[in-house]
Amino acid sequence: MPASAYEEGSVTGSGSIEGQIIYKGPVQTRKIIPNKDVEVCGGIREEPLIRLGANQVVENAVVYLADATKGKAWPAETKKPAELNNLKCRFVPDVQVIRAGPLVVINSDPVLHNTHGHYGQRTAFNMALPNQGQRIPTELTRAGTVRVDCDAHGWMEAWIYVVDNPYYAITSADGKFQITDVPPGTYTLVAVQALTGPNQQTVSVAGGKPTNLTIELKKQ
Ligand SMILES: [Cu+2]
Repeated sequence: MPASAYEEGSVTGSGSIEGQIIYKGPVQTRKIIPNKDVEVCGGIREEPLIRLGANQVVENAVVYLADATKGKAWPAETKKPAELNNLKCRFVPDVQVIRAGPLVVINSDPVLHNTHGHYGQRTAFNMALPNQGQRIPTELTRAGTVRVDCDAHGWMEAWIYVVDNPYYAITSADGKFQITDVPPGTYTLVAVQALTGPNQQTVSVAGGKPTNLTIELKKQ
C-alpha cells in the first residue's frame, strides 16, 4: 500500500518533542578487512557499531513518530528523490530517513557495487552498478527499516528509515533531536539505532511547549 495517507495542513497550537539519546552499554566494534578493490576501498580498519559523543550521547540515532496522520508539510528536501551513494566502498549517508517514494542509488567508484536493500528478510531492491557515475532509480514505497548491503563488498552497510510522515529527526554529534510543529495529542515515538534496535514509547504533546525526553537505547 502506498504511504500516502498522511494529510498536510496548517498546524495551530502546536507543540514539540525534543531531547537526547544516550547509550550506556559497551561500544562494540567490527573489523573491516577489504579483500578486493583495496585501492578504492582502503585498508583494514576497526569501526564502532555505535557512535557516541561526550556523556554517552548517541550520534546518528533516528527518532520518529510512528503514527502521525496529519500536520505540518513535508520539508523541501523531500520533494526530490533521496539518494544513496557508493563512495570509496562506503554508503553515503550510512544512516538516513527518507519519505516513502523514490530513491536514487549512485556509484561514485570505478569498481562494481551491487547494492541490495532489504525490509527484514524481503528484498526491496537489488541492483548491479558496474560503472562510475551510474545512477539507478528505485522506489521504497513502504514505511519501515531498510538495511542495505553490497553483494560485492561484504562490509558495506547502510540503514534507510522510510517514513510516511514528516515528524522525524536524526541526532547530531551532541545526541540531541527536535521534532517541531506537532499537533497536540498522543503519539508513538520510536528511537532507533542499528546496534541497539528500537525503543518505543507513548508520548503526549501539549500545545505551546516542548515535551523533553532523555531516551536510553539498550542492546537487545
Ligand atoms: Cu560495494
